[in-house]
Amino acid sequence: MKNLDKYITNKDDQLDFFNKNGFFKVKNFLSKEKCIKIIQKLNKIKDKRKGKKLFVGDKNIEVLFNFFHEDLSLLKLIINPTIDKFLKKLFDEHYVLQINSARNVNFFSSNIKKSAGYKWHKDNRFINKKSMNPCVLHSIILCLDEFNKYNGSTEYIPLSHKSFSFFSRRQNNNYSKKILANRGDLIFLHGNLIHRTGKNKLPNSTRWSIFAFYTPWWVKPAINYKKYMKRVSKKLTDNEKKILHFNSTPPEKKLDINFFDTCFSLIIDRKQPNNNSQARVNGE
Ligand SMILES: O=C(O)CCC(=O)C(=O)O
Repeated sequence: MKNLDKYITNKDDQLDFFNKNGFFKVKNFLSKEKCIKIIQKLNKIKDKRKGKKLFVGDKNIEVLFNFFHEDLSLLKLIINPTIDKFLKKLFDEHYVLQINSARNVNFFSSNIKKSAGYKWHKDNRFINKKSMNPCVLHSIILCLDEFNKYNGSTEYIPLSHKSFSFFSRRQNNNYSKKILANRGDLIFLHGNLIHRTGKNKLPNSTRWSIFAFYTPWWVKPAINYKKYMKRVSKKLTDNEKKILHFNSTPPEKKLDINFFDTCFSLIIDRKQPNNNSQARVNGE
């Protein structure tokens, strides 16, 4: 992938800010017009999925997992040079996509909450209730609507990403803050930060956003992207394939010793994964 990013510096200042505060904001990543067009596309995808009785979240929080399935151009929202450059700093070049969704928080007067994300949580992974250190998951939020004080912007507990011990689902709301951002801002969120979806108290408003989670290549993804994207695999770039696990999916049928060779290469960084190594992974 050509390095077309103009937002991430070659210095460590942005990374230091991220590690200190638990998030880092890239301002004006998308234009307002582009955000509006994307929201229109997402609404169409939502209606299509509703029509087919597929999962679209609930009335409070609308959730479209893998929203790019109907429109491949939307994949660029979560796989692009800016995100790539920052994630390579956080992990290494072998990072992959874990799960993703477009999320809208609607104004809704009842307190019924069902969709994932409304309870205090960390996105990091856990062993025996302790979060993994170093953190093995970081995310991005692409704000397609403004995130303001009233429309359900993401809430967080400041500096909670510094602790890796057991954390409670019940947090003192007096200590919480809101992530405020303009329409079009891109936020890198530390996976160990305690956060949750806010409540939208603004009638007739929405809070559309894109969330995507990334991990090292050896963390199991939420779905088998290689199978899921088979239909369009010829249209994907090598980098998109790498991020969608094409180079690191375990073999399905036979035990191929080359798979372990490939994995080992990634661990000790002897060579880059490529399509040939995937062929060996699959025993082809
Ligand atoms: O919608 C939000 O503000 C938070 C979403 C979230 O925390 C998640 O998807 O894990």
